[in-house]
Amino acid sequence: MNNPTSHQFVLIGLPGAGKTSFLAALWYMVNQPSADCQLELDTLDGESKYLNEIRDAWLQYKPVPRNRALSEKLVSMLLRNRKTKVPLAVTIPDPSGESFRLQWTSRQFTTQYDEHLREANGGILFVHSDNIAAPLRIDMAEALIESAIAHDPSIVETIDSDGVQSAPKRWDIETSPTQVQLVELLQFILGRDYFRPGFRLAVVISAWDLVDQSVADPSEWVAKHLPLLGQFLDSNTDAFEVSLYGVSAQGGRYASSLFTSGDFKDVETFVKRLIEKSDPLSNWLWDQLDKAAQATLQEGGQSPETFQTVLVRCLNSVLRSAHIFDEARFRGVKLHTETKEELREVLAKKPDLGEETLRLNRQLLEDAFPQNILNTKQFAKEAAELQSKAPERRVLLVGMDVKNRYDITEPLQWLMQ
Ligand SMILES: Nc1nc2c(ncn2[C@@H]2O[C@H](COP(=O)(O)OP(=O)(O)O)[C@@H](O)[C@H]2O)c(=O)[nH]1
Ligand SMILES: [Mg+2]
Repeated sequence: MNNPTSHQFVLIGLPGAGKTSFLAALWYMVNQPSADCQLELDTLDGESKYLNEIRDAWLQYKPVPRNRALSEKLVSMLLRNRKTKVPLAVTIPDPSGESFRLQWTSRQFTTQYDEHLREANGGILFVHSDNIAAPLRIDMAEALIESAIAHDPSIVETIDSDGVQSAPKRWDIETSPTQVQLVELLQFILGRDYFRPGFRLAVVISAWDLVDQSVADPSEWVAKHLPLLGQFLDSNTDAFEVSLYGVSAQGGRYASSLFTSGDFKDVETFVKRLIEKSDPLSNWLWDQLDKAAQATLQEGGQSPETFQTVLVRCLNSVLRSAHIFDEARFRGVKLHTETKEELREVLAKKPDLGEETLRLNRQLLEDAFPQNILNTKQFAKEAAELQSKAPERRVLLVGMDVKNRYDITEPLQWLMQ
């Protein structure tokens, strides 16, 4: 066998940018003899437990696990060109988005990332099409400017979702516009003493399936949503050689586990159960509600719509921020086989709070309150459509350099040119 040419790439992107989903779909495709992609697995090389785990989640239409620790998962694949059979060793560490967040918020750079960057032949920068913090335009900020001039913060009062007036929020570095943070991540790279101009950078706009159909290509999307990033790349063409991709790696939206108002039935009885703390779980749930919500639910004469609004807000917060399962709390609750399986998996993995725990939490509540919580899910129709597709046809790519829109390895091929 020829010695494979080695390629090392860095994945760059804030938390939730679509990095792990991309790797999951990539691992599926290169392992699939019938997949329409130019690179395939040559031989299994070393540790593939993590890759198999994220691929299985992808195949089962479950969110891929979140990596919140600062360390990255090392991903290495021995691939080869399907036609020429020329082998390639590809290393793409899956970093925790957290480490990129810290680069911006506290100007920390992990040594591990620095080492990978030093060795890298290129990088893939990820941006989630539907998860960006937009900048506030100056003409939209008139009230803020007035308040700054007047030195009177009370001028800008905000109204929160419950209609309560509150003091203006202090500026928080974490809420800075996505494009500002991304440009900073690239400037970090640019500033390293080992940086070599002409660094190849594939920019992936992930979840392309969520992009408005009228947007023709990723460069138009960047110009519209991340103009600062677009201008930065345009004016640093010596430093970064760029190719833009719109990628749908997941293939579409999964059904959402978050509550919407239509997910409750017989809402008055449900609220009564919570107020009366009629079982250990209701008791615990009641204690998770904030004071304002408890007061609204206890007040007489409220409409079912008001109950629904409060429940959606509070229970979604519980779904996101707690491990609902507890032996004592669920004694007496009959769990469905599927929930039990999911629970076993989650307990074994002990994941951080995230999409996986949120999904399980919702299933647990559905099983505990079958009379009051429906198993209807937002985006269920889209999810069903996605599930009816052959997995080989789930991935879609667009972009100037894309030759085969089903081939998720296109950005890698371009980086290797
Ligand atoms: N609709 C859609 N959602 C996606 C796609 N890729 C990722 N997502 C969602 O985007 C979120 C973040 O993805 P993830 O791969 O975990 O991002 P990471 O934090 O950068 O590794 C998850 O909720 C995914 O389900 C896609 O192609 N389409
Ligand atoms: Mg990830």
